[in-house]
Amino acid sequence: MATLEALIFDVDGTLADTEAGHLAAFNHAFADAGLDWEWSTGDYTRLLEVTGGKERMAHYLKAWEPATRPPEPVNESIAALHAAKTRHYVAMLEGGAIALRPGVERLLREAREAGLRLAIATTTTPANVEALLEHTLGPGAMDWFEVVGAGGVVPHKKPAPDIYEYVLREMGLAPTAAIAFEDSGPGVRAARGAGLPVIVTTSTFTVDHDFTGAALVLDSMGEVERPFGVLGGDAGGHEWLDVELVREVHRAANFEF
Ligand code: XBP
Ligand code: MG
Repeated sequence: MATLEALIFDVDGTLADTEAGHLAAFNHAFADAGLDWEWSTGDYTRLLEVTGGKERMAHYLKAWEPATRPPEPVNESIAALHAAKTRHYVAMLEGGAIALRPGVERLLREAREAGLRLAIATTTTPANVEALLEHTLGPGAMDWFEVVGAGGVVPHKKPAPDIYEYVLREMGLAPTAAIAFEDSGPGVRAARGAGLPVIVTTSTFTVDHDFTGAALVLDSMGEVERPFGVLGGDAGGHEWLDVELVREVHRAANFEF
């Protein structure tokens, strides 16, 4: 029977409900550049089917705004737009605009006390991860995570399994020794593609995604005073996600393998 050694967390939508912040940052960058692009919440919900901010803008240009051509070569202008968007987003995080979701800090602290190893596997830009963790968990919070797999460190972003495979490789772990925490369909597919069991906590923009393959689907990690809602799978009578429930899900998932 495989022993659980590591918890691997997605960032956007899982650690914090960040996508409304990303959306505002994209629209700020478009306005700064004098572009008349304004993504609505509905637009962004559809555009989130493409992971990665640069890839999302390239898709938008090609599929939604084929008539618009930024002045310089497309890739340079997308890179410049994305750098501006990241500046806006990081400034939001530094201003404390985005908090961790319910139960996240509690589970992270419990896992550390239980001697479990922590890692991150995200599509977002590394600077965004550091700003979120340092301004929610405090200075040095990046050190809680043995590996931070983020953004372009791998050639293919989620739903490709690359980022989870990278994190497992860097940690020297087999997929049976870890479990992933995600909020989106592409994220579940990426983790399952790497052979990891997945616990989903749905978030604002992904609640209608297809979570096929997830071991457990919750509406949040829950807190003692704020029990989670179970949307799929068996939470074994638990009312919040703690290390004991994570171990139970990991055991059940490995038993099926
Ligand atoms: C979600 C994403 C990211 C963010 C925007 O990442 O797909 O692209 O939407 O961040 P996660 P960038 O894997 O954490 O859910 O603009 O930096 O890509
Ligand atoms: Mg996510």
